[in-house]
Formats: sequence, structure tokens, C-alpha cells
Amino acid sequence: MTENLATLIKKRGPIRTVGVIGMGYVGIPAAALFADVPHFEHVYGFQRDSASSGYKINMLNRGESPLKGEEPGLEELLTKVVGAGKFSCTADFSKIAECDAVTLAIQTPFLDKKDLLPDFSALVEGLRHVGRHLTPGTLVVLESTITPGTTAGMAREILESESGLVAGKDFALAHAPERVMVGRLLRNIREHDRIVGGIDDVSTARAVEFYSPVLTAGTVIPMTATAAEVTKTAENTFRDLQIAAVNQLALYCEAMGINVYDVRAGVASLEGEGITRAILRPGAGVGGHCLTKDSWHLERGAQVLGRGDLWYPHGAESIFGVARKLNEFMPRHMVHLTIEGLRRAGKSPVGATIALLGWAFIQNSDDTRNTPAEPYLAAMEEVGATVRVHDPFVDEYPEIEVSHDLAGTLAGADVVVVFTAHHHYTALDPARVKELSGREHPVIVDGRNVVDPDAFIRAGFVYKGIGRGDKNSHPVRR
Ligand code: SAJ
Repeated sequence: MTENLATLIKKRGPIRTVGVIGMGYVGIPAAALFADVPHFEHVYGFQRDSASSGYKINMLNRGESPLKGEEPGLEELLTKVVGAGKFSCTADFSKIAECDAVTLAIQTPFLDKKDLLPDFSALVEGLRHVGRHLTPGTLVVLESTITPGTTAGMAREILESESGLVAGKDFALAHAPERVMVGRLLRNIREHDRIVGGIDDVSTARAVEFYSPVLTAGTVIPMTATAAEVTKTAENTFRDLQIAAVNQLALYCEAMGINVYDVRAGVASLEGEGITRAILRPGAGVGGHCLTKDSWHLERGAQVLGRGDLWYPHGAESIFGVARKLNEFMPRHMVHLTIEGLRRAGKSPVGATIALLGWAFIQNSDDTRNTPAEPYLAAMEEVGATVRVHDPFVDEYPEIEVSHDLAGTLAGADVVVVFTAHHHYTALDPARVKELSGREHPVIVDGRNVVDPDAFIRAGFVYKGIGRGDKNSHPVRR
């Protein structure tokens, strides 16, 4: 069987034309880097010409990046590869027929966590486009994070039914999960090791050939498609678990009246010497498109692929599921700290004005997917407060007014709450913030440890911070 595919690929020769489906945080930098590979002659970026994202097509063909956050080198690289005629963005999916390799970088959110149901609708649509225009010898790669078993299962079935070709015989199929973080997209793709897993050895080998030229520091790590799917979902699940562990520690430190950052520094002091103690940062919550769902992809994979063979303590809840619950709890804890802070300032949340700083889910980015600030805002409005939102990177958000005017947002605020560690907030001046609030004892709730508690307490603020049991009951300066 593979003999056939190997022959087909040999006849087809080196990869020259590439297609990337999904012009988002993953697809855009990936396409630009493929286009910068000397022996890749042309890269098509495929984007639906939809009302919400069709605008990206013209922007990209002008060499402009539609991503608003700080992405070092991306705009320059886009201008270069568009100028050289090596990259173009189109909604004409029939051009897939020209491609030797096609990748899919499409969102894979979760529909229902309780029943572990992913929403693969966008991915299925993308796979159908590929299947309709697939030619023998092509390599198809899923870069989206997916439930283990999806590449060799659902993806294969759709591609085969749409194309009439057979995976592993007529075309190569692999999973090469993205491992990027906003704010360092290009660097992550170039420097991170790349996990590559084919449904068979020939597919894996073709995918290794495809990704190797893009890497400057990283190496390609070949494995099976399912192992690659588990690797990706597991690394995000472990990160979520580590964050949940330090968030739980932070809640304990608050209750015990100590500073979680002292504990963190102490625990981390044994770092190195072969002893790694990755103690991450507690905070106001976990957002983004990845950590908020990848545990559920892993859980589903274990349930579906592991059916009947999974041994686990009877009745015990998955620690990955518990970690999700704890991280989802943190915005509610921010509500608790806010109400407690108001109480200490002799106020109630009813009619209070709250200045919420940071709508993006991560620092110095415009990415608002699953932002932890949203459940906080809803809960505070529910108890009668008015919440004003400031974010220097976010221009708009459905039903929420996001301001770029920091002074205007702080004016008349009873509470200042920090949800994202944008660099703009590390320089907040307590005297100026107090002047703008016009309150005798404004409340500051620091969800990302960006301000100096003592400086704000000295200025007459009521301070509350995640994990700051050493400060959260400080005497209020009258
Ligand atoms: N967070 C904390 N404490 C921390 C680290 C993060 O509360 O110590 C919060 C952040 O504020 C944010 C959320 O967690 O709200 C996610 O942050 P992140 O730094 O994990 O950023 P992501 O989700 O963009 O990136 C993760 C990364 N995964 C791992 O490091 C294992 C990245 O490498 C992946 O490529 C990315 O998910 C993805 O696309 O899967």
C-alpha cells in the first residue's frame, strides 16, 4: 500500500506549491514562513470571503497583517513575501488542486464539555474544500488541536469521501499541531520543536520534509498521528493543571494570610540541578482558545479511543476536569475580592463603578477568545455595578464597549480591577489613579500582580490581590 503512495510522491517531486486554510493566529504566520522558504514557489492562504473575516483577503494581499497585537517581524515578512509574489490570499478553494501540500489551521472549540462534544463544523467545512480539489500525491496536514483519533478517523473519512482517493495510498495525511503563543508567533514556529505524526510512515516522512525548512532552531519530532494528537492536547492540559495548582495555592495563601509569591520564589529556588519545579503564575483566570478546551479534547480521546480499556479510580473525577473547574472559578474569586474590597471601603456593589483594565485573555495582545474578564463583568453587573472596560489592544468586542482612554475609564471609579498584565498597567501611578477616581478609598483588585500593594495602600486604596494573604486585610489608611 505505502509502496503506491511513496511512488506517487516520488513522481510528484519536492513540495513547490503550498496551501494554508484558515488565515488566523496560526495560519497567517505559518503561510508567511512557508512562503519565505526558497524552494517553495508559491503559498496560497485560503480564507472564506465571509462578512466577519473576508476583509483579511485584501489586507493580506497588500502585505498587511490583520492581527492587531504586537507580533514582531510578521508585517515585514508579509510585505516581503507578497512583494516577491510568493504569497497570495484567496477565497478560490479550487486552487487547492495546484498544491503539493495543504494545511488546515482552523478553530476547534468545544460545543459541550459535559458530553465532551467538540464543535468541528469549521474544520469539517475546511476538510470538504480540500477533499473536493485533492489530487493524488498531495500531503494534507491538520495543524488545529484536535481530539485524539480525529486525523486517522473523521478527517480521513471526509477527505476520502469527497475525493474518492484513499489516504495512505493516494495521498498523505498527517497531524502537526501548532504550538504558538500570541505575541511570538513567528519565533515559536521557527524555534519550537515540531511534532509531526502521519497515519503511516510515508505520510510522516513527507510531513517531516515539509516542515524541516521552516525551522531555524527547533527539530522535527516524528511519531504517529494519534501520538501527535495526544502530545498536543496533553501539553496544554498539563499547563492548565499547573496553573490550577498554583491558583489553588494562591487561594490557600489568602486564607492563611501569606504571600503566594514568597512561596513561589521559595519553591522555584530548587529549579535547575535536574530538579524542575515549574510553578506557574496564579491569576484572574485562564482564557484563550487552547487551555480552555484542550483538556476536554484529551478527555474525549481517552473515552473514545480508550473505550473499555481505561483504568481509573472508580468514582474519582478526572484531575484534568477538576483543574478546568478551578481555573474557571478564578473570575468568580475576583468578584469575591471586589465585593470584599468595597465592603472594606464601606460600600456595596450596587451602583458601584468599576474600571476593568485588560479585556484580552493574555498580555500585550488583542486576542479576546474566552477572556476571563467576561464572566467577571457579567457577575458584577448582576449585583448592580457598572463596569467600564479599558484595553489598549482591543478595538471592539460584541456588546461590550472597549475604551482606549485609560484616564476616562478610571474617572469616578470606585474599583480598579486588573485582569490582563498589559505593560501599560505596570506603570499605574496610585496618586494619579486616586485623583481620577475622586474617591477617598478607591479599591484596587490586582488579578495579575502588576501593581505594588504598599504604594497603593499608602495612597489610601483598599488593596486586594490574588494570593496576597499578606496584604488583603491591611489596615485602611484614613
Ligand atoms: N496563565 C496563567 N498563569 C500562567 C500562565 C498563563 O494564569 O502562569 C493564563 C493566561 O493569563 C491566559 C491563559 O492562562 O489567560 C493561557 O495562557 P498561555 O500562556 O498558556 O497562552 P496560550 O493559551 O496562548 O498558549 C498555550 C501554550 N501552551 C503551552 O505552553 C503548553 C502555547 O505553547 C500553545 O501553542 C497554545 O496554548 C496553543 O495554541 O495551543
